[in-house]
Amino acid sequence: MARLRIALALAATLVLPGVVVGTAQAAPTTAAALPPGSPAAVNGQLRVCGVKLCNQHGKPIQLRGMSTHGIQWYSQCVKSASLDALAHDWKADVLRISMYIQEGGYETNPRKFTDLVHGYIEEATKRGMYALVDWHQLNPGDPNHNTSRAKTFFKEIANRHKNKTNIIYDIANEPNKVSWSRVKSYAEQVIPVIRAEDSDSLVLVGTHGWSTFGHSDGKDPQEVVRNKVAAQNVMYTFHFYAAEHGSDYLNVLSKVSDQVPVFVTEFGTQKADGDQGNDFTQSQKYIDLMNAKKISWVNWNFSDDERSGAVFKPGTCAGNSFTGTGRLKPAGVWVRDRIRTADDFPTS
Ligand code: IDC
Repeated sequence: MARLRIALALAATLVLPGVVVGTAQAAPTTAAALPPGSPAAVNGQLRVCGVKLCNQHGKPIQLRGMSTHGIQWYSQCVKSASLDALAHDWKADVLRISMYIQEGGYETNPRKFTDLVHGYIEEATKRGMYALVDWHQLNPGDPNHNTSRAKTFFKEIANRHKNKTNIIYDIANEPNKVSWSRVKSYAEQVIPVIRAEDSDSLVLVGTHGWSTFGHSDGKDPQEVVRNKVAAQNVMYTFHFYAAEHGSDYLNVLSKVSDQVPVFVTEFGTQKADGDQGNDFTQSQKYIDLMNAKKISWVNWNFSDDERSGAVFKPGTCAGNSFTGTGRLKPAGVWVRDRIRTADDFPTS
């Protein structure tokens, strides 16, 4: 009750038109900005508990949601009508904001892309979703190429949003052609910058071999398990594309998720190019495993790109019709159903 009164008093002083602004003195809450009953309001501040993700009541939960496409290409798909559909029709718990660094992304205009991300975090918050901020490094694969950029970006993002309970930081999308020790070293430079601003939010760390714990590179996934990142409240990411990544990848996910906390921040029902035919049979095996173990997942991608992995038919984002299945490709129909499945969020 006392907490509620403080939250309401703070909300009254902090709410500006459409934006919740934290101050240096503000107690860590912006809970009033989250719609009551929404996934982020019900679950609150997330914490790693053993190898699981737990909500504010200390109970293991699974979050499900969608990733944007690269926001340098498909920001037109991230607008009021599409986000309303994602939150209320798809009933997503999490929006992954995919900000590429290269390929016309952050490095070309840090101010513009940082501001875009700030805006999307507010939009996710208004709709009661977790905002997963994805530092989408990809090529070059060594995240150390972008360390100073990452520090600048995450310092500002964490400073602005530290009082929110619905922010998740992913510091490296898919390290590749790089050793685990180099990724770990990068993580141990960037995480303290985030922690200096925001001491308690969840941080996700990509793994080598395009976030497969090295498996795509023929490395032993136990390397990560034996040599964990020196930080608290951290999860490791695993990615798969079901039409290409069969039972060996599934077995890796199954094994490592019993050993360290794992978050599937990206997967597709196609091949790794995000295109061609869907393998819904293999995809369902992953879904079943992730449900059974309460592994949170995010699907690629919430756009109208022509590839099969983009959920909307080309041209959809020019309009304002995003609800239902009429505008969806087969992968979209399939994954919407799996996101809409009732959540199991303990409330005490
Ligand atoms: C793809 C995009 C495509 C882009 C390419 C290279 O769909 O438009 O040209 O990246 O940037 C990943 C990556 C993700 C990929 C996706 C599908 O995280 O950036 O998107 N994928 O190929 N890992 C495995 C697959």
